[in-house]
Amino acid sequence: MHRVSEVEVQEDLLQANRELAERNRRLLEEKGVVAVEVSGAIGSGKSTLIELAVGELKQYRIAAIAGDVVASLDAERFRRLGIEVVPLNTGRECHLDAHLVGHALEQLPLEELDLIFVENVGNLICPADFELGAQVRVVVVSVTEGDDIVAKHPGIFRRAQLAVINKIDLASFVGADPEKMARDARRLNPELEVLQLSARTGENLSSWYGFLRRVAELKPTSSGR
Ligand SMILES: Nc1nc2c(ncn2[C@@H]2O[C@H](COP(=O)(O)OP(=O)(O)OP(=O)(O)O)[C@@H](O)[C@H]2O)c(=O)[nH]1
Ligand SMILES: [Mg+2]
Repeated sequence: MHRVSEVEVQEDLLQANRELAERNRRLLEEKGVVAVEVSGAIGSGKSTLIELAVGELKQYRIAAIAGDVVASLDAERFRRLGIEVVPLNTGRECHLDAHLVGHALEQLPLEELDLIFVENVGNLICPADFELGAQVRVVVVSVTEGDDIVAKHPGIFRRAQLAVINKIDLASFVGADPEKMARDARRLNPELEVLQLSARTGENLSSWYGFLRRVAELKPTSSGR
């Protein structure tokens, strides 16, 4: 009996989150902004990939929402790039949720933006269930987590549009096979785009920028801006 009610509470929570996520998505569409949620393993390179993208995609007006359990180290990294940043602390929670992101969106000048990066808390489990309302979901893992990391976390790959397998420069040192990781990701989600790259050496980074340019062009009201 006790277990059943816990499940029900969890379902209510997820349903409430889905409704708020839908509200965030509608707001973004109305304002003509594309939000890119970047989730993934702790330390896999999420912030680095966002920093590089901000440096590369100068033609777009970019802001960031930076989720961290405590402190605002990632937010400070993004702020140093001269973009508008909203830090979000989740406290004991291992993921952002649509309610928090909704408040962050209120603090951004949406009409003046093209792209918003939303860096989720480093984790491959919790963010899978909590939609934020971002139109694009990216999941980042790196070879240093071991090449079975993708197969072990199917949920988050099933709900993403892009998987980045980062740190391929380290693959031979840690004995990981990035091809296997890419195969696992494609098996879990045949629609998924999968990139193998190194944010450190720059190998194949152009494909990351290419993906972002394509999604930025999907802006709902891009004409006349
Ligand atoms: N060798 C190597 N190191 C990388 C690469 N990409 C990122 N790093 C390093 O990995 C570390 C973690 O990078 P971050 O970008 O902070 O990772 P993150 O996913 O944002 O980390 P959290 O937000 O703490 O979960 C840093 O020291 C980066 O310089 C890569 O392609 N190769
Ligand atoms: Mg980070």
